Amino acid sequence: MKITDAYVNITSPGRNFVTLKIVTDEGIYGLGDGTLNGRELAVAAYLTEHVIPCLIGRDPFQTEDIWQYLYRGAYWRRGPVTMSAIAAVDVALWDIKGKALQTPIYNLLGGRSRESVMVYCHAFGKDVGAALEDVAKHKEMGYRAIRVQSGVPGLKSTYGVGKVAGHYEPAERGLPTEYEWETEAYLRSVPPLFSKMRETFGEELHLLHDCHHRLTPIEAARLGKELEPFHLFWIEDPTPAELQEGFRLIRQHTTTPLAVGEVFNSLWDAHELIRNQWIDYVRATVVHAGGLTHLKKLADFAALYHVKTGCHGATDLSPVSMAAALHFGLAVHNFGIQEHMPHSEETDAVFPHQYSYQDGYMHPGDKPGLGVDLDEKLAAHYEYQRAYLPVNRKQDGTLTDW
Ligand code: CS2
Ligand code: MG
Repeated sequence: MKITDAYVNITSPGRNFVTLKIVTDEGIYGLGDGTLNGRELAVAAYLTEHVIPCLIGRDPFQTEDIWQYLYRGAYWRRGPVTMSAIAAVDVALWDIKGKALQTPIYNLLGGRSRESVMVYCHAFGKDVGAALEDVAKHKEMGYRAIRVQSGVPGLKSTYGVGKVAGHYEPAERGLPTEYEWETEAYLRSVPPLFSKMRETFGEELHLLHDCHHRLTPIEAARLGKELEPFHLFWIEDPTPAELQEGFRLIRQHTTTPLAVGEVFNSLWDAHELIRNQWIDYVRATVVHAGGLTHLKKLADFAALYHVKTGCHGATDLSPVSMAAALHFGLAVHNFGIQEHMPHSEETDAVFPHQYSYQDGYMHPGDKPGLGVDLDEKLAAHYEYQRAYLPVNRKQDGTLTDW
């Protein structure tokens, strides 16, 4: 089998998506997600200008060699753009392999290690009351694990709280929105939020929270310690992870489990965190960390240190990534949990798929390959529009992490 063609599809059913389609001489094609929220065209150009010419004529079964060729051959290694482009190729090749062998991808990753994949959803509210309502609604939908974010008294807006209940899409068309941030107000607001959650919903429901890179290690240590009575499943991105050593300090002060890594693009971003057991869950995703070939290696390394997977799964990862994440989550032994932010109906129509949700769990389906398609005719109706993630400034104007 040979790769005869490959091209990038950019569509925007409510938000931008970049999809790579690789076509073979046997009529089988594969899809890979290359969406990098707010920097979509960078990945599209990297694929079109620098990667696709090197793919034509290759054997699509050579997932390892093509991965190494694109990683080492680029010379300029790693980074979100490069690794999202490599991921798009990698997942499309696994899709082709599964279709050619007439088997779902999870069978090529070790086969089923569980019947289905536990997922967590997002619940949020502008205040504790609204957050309680949204958690109750999602509990009703059967979710056993719910991430809870709420507004911060005194701040007009904050990460994780949508303008309308039930839908959160942080990327906005036009130039970046500037939010205002005040750490102390945030730190004061989180423990009461989870005290109320536990008082209302009891101990059984898994509760998660995303600090979204906005704390220093000692602030994260304080928050983790104050949340211990509420037994969270994890606090996520407690502090920016460029300084992996910063997690040692958090670890010394709290037993609240720590998750990090949605912005990671290779094992090297997590190497110290994992081998020192400074974290409990690694959130690197198929689309931003080099695809299934690299993510499987990362998961296997993490397994040696009792670190589980907790892959990112926001709406800015397309249904192609959601499907790949579910095949991965069904197979890897040290699976922890999978994030699930349901896409919009218009997105689901552009990417018809086999995966399904039921009672707090998901399954990728048993169709050969990924079990996702791309309706290119429908996709053409949704023109790309540049969009950006917000930026954050402290009250004195200092730029900080959003
Ligand atoms: C968040 C994401 O889902 C999460 O945990 O951190 O919503 C993140 O902000 C977006 O994916 C950024 O594009
Ligand atoms: Mg996050």
